[in-house]
Amino acid sequence: STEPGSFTSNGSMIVVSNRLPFVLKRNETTGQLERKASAGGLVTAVAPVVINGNGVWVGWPGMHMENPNEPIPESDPNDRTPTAGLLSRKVVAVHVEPAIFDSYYNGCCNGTFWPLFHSMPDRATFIAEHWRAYTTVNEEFAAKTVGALELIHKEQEGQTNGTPLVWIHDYHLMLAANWIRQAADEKNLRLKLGFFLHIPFPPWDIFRLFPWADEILQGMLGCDMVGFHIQDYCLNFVDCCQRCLGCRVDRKNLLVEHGGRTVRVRPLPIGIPFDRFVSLAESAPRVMLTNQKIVLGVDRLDYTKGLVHRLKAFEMLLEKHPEHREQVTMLQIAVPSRTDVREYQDLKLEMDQLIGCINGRFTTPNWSPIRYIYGCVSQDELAAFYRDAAVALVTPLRDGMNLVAKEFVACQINNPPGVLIVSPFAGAGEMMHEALICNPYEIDEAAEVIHRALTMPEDERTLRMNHLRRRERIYDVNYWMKSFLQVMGSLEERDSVGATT
Ligand code: GDG
Repeated sequence: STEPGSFTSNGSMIVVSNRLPFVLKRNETTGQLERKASAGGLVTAVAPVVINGNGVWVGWPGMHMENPNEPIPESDPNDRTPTAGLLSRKVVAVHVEPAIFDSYYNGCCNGTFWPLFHSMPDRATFIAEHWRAYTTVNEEFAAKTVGALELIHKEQEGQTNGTPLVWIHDYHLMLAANWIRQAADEKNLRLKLGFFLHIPFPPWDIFRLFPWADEILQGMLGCDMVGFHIQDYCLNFVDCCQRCLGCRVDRKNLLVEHGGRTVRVRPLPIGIPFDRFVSLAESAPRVMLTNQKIVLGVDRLDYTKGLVHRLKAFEMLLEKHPEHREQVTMLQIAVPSRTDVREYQDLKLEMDQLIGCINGRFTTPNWSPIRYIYGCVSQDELAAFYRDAAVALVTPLRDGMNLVAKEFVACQINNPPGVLIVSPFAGAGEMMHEALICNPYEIDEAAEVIHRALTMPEDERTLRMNHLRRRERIYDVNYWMKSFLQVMGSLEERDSVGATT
């Protein structure tokens, strides 16, 4: 079973991520710090394992604090979110000076690694100061993690608990593992180290453009296991280790030798909390009072998501297939993201302009082709959109996995269902074979694929959607969590909630 609570880790788990699973906010009236939960599926799956195993979460608290020693508040008694049981002494907040944090986060993470790892090197900046800040912040995260590890070892003295497991997340923290390993070796602290990258890992000829590429690899190779969404990213990583560092590698078994150790590389495709989306879709009221067929897009406003190409494909559809005019509406939700970074500000303007153009061109007194929400909608509303849409357009130019494609199929409980269109350049496109596959760069063809989706017979829609839903139900986010523990040799199954076998 992959029910949350049906398994745990046999040693305490320390999760290390850029952000904590909640952010801190100061209540303006009381002046007190408060926790604000984040709703992501990852937190739902990972938090119970941390909490049940008496583990720790290390991360940035989402705000700069004047007094870094100010204690983190306990959760609110009414808190029903997955992190409610995370005691504040099990949370380690990493504090970084604002200017350094800006160079690390907006500079190196989102100005360099994000575009580079999505194979868009022309958008990447390579600035030594940003890289120095990245190094500094990673060192700080490593130091805090070692502190947490020492505490766990102290607490467990004389007990026969399993080996503590450190799990580092994402491109913000690619250097931390090696330092954690070195410090743990010096202090004689047992540990297992795992890393998971949520974005693609690029091919060697792109990766090597980064001036300090070797250091990244050395950092990651401090782990026992390095995980990616799909096999292709694993192979790219193995290739880079061989070509940049001269490591001995085994491509078939995805192994890299480094510093006298063998590092395992594994595809671990992330899933979603499938059942949660089904129940949201079951209970959410109808939110769109329209007889129109809805073509839905849901994305962070990010240039990797192919929003501009998508709008042009929709425009082409209206041009080539005028029968869809006044019958079909595109609903695009674009969540504001990284608004401090120039590329994102430019994209915002480009979107505003293009949507204005298309709407100006086709709008009639009774209909506008595009409804555009620049903002965030609630989970209920989102589930209703997913449920009531005729077509979902998930057409990134490049995407590690893409959860929207999975959430859409989970919420497709209406009979007959809608159609998913997915890009082959998203990790999700790799496995969701029954979706319509669409190359977002090919605008004409993309318009034809949308037309095909809008005119697909009901029985074909049902057949495709049934397959897609079956797969995502099995390979949900708990399955992913469990797979990670399994490859780390840390999985402990339970008979029923609360009772260990
Ligand atoms: C990175 C990788 C990988 C979106 N709009 C609203 C909203 N969302 C939620 C969705 C979904 C999430 O945001 C977006 O996840 P994605 O996977 O699509 O994309 P990234 O943010 O780029 O995530 C990606 C992922 O990490 C996990 O490993 O799949 O490839 O880039 O969950 O539901 N949620 C609400 N309102 C919105 O308006 N409530």
